[in-house]
Amino acid sequence: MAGGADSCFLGFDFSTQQLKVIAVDGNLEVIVQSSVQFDSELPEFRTRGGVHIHDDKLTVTSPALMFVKALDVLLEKMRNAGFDFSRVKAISGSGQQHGSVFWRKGARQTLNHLDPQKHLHLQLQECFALQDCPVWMDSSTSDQCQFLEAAVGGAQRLADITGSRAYERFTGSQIAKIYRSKPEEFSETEVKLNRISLISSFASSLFLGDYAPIDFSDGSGMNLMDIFERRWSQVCLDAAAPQLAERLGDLTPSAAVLGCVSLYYTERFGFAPSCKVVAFTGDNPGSLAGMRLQEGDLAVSLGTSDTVFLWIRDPRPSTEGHIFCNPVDCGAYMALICFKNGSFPRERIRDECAGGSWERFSAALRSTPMGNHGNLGMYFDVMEITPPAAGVHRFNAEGQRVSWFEQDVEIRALLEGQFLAKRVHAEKLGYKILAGTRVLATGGASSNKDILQVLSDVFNAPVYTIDVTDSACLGCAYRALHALEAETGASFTETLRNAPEPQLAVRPTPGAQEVYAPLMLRYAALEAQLLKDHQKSLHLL
Ligand code: XUL
Repeated sequence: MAGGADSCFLGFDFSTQQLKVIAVDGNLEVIVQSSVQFDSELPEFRTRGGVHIHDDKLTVTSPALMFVKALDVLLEKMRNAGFDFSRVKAISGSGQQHGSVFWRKGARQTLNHLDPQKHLHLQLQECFALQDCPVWMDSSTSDQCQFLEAAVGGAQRLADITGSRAYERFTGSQIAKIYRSKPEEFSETEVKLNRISLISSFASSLFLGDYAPIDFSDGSGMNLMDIFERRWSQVCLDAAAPQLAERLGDLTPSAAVLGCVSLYYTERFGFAPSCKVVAFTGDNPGSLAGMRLQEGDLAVSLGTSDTVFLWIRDPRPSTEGHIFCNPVDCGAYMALICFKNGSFPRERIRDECAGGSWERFSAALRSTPMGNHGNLGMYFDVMEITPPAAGVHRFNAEGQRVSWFEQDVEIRALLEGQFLAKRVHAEKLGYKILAGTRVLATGGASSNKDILQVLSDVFNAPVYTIDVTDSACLGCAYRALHALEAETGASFTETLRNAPEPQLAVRPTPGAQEVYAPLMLRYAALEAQLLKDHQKSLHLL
């Protein structure tokens, strides 16, 4: 074991609404958790939910400097709480996937010579060619997506190379949009250096004091990487922008040790000069590590976005869902489906129908029956990813559209709709619920047992949770530890064999399958109809 109880490993997560950190000791016990909320603790950036939604409602960005200042604040909080940074043997982390940071000419010099007397945000304020980073909630790049698919020979061909058809939020289309709409800012970025980062590699750059490479797993969310060869796909790069290979730098395995923390951290916070920086990755790959997902399990993350992910060996990319390189096993992959309308609609309906109280929200779930008397709803407050549709749609037991539900019915309709969508799309990807299937739940909403009961009933499978709701942070602390052990040839599973196992939270209610099997068919048919109507309305425009 790398270092025993005295040593410690940090996992950071630069997520949509906050920056979080978890420290585990050499015995894999969580010893510290801390966070900085962007909206409330950094109000000067005027974000809502950590982002700025622009007037077109499609463009969504976050200020690059907000992430930097959040790190200043978080490290100071830890120091003020007496955290001993000298114990940290290695750090790693994750970031919201797909978002990009455009470093400006000269930024590398600044990163190389950070002054330990000053805050990071004061030193890095001139370092960004774009102050606002495109993030995963953006859906403004439909034109670029069409162009990219056409350039490589179609949606399926792009999926065969990169693991996904073109998606608006993926970094390739985002870069293409910036190249075409902001040519001046684009040319501001230095050639021959790794100057366009993902949020994850940007965050590791802050610790390394130099541009850090993009890891294979988060790199899979760009529509630019060949996930089988694990290198940039030239045809995809060329379709997005010129000289992209130089602007993106090299790719690296997710378990790579990139170097040691820069002098800034040793002098300002007392980190040991030997403290290693392990490649950062995406938040969903980080969660896969934190939940110690095994083949056959299905993970459901309930956060700002909801995601469903699986560990797979022989991926067959299709035009639905994504295949990413696996962050903890170089020979494996993970499949992922992303739902944009996660915690925001849950919080909105809690406010509108339960007076802002999770207890009343839970009581409504307990007082309504499985299947909600046939009432079904889809709550796409913003343009959804899976399926690509918008608006709130309610249907009664006869399949007729209705404009409202009673409050308790609305609450159950929201959750059943969210979970039916997850099961329908997981099964479309070929996932089968078998006798031994475990559903592992994580994210903020996974601490609510009544929500988990609905999840368990809809999937007709037991739901397990881990103690820590932030599995991405935990997974990255584990990854940091494993990267040091990997030098001895230990696999991630071997390194983690003594970590706490996920615990059974709820079992499905008897009779759940009889209720939800027909509802799944109804849900899938209604969704298909909705998409057809949406396509028709686009043609009429
Ligand atoms: C995954 C995705 C989101 C972000 C959220 O494809 O877009 O889950 O990673 O942080």
